[in-house]
Amino acid sequence: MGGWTALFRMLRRCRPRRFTDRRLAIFVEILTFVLFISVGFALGASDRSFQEWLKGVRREAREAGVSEAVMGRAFRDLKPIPRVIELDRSQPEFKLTFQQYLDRMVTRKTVWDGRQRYREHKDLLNEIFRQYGVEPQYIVALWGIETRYGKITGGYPVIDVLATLAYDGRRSKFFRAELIRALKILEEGHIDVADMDGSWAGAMGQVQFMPSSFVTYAVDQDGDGRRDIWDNVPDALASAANYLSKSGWKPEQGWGGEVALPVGFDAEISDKIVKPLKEWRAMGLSGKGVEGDPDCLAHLVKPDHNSGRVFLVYPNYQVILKWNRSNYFAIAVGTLADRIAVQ
Ligand SMILES: [Ca+2]
Repeated sequence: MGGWTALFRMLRRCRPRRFTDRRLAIFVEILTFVLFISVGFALGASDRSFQEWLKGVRREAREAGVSEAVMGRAFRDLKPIPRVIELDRSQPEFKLTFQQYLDRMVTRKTVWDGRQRYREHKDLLNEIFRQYGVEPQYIVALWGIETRYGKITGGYPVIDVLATLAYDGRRSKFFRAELIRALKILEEGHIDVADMDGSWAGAMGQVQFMPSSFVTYAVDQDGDGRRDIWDNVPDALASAANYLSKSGWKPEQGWGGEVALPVGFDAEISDKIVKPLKEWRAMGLSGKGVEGDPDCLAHLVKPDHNSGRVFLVYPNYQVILKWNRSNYFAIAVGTLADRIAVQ
């Protein structure tokens, strides 16, 4: 009730201080009271409907095997986060061009840090390569692009974020299913609710897995019984490798590279045209993109119309797109990986 009284006092303070007309003073008093009641009602109603909604989530989670103890901890201080809705609604004021995006993601520092991490975790990365067939530089590059090698993981409480987005109408079905999975992850004891942080959209830990990706791809690399993609580097990196491997990664094929088009090359650049590298080469394309296995199937990608840069990409590129459906992202991962690999 303390909050209500403070709100009432605040509203009273907002009225004009001096009135010559007593009737006007009474009118303002009544208006203040009505405003107080309506604001209070709106806040109370939205809180009540959230609590009602949460009851339904609890029922569903219980049926999925989540205990009351885990839900008690997860929902103890649960409140929707307005900032998350704001971020979900906000349209970037301008879209980055491909070159601007690449310049942000692949910098001297990200390359240098990536090489450092590669050296630091060489044994682990080699073990992961033997086990999952994904070369170290791609794992390190994904780690770098997603969270700057574990430094920027988002810092939002995942349960609150998912509940906010699930309660909100825009993509409620998707986020509600992710929320139930996140509760299951807590139930299985992989992480404590206080340490389960992620992005404002619910992507978790060092390699930014949504709970559904966690369920399918996260692994316990260090064998302590927990799949900890938040604080355990072996678990996080092996989970990323497992994701790529299960999505069809082919070792030693690369991802593609930039190409120069021959003068007068007038073919419409379309990702529907798929040919072996040797045919692209015979058509006069040159550059890193045509240097792979001559029988490897490839297609052209022009990430935007401003930069004029063109890339020839292989099946592994499609695997990176499964992680994040963006040409900017996939080319940045490939480019950073290539730079990291040159030690
Ligand atoms: Ca573990």
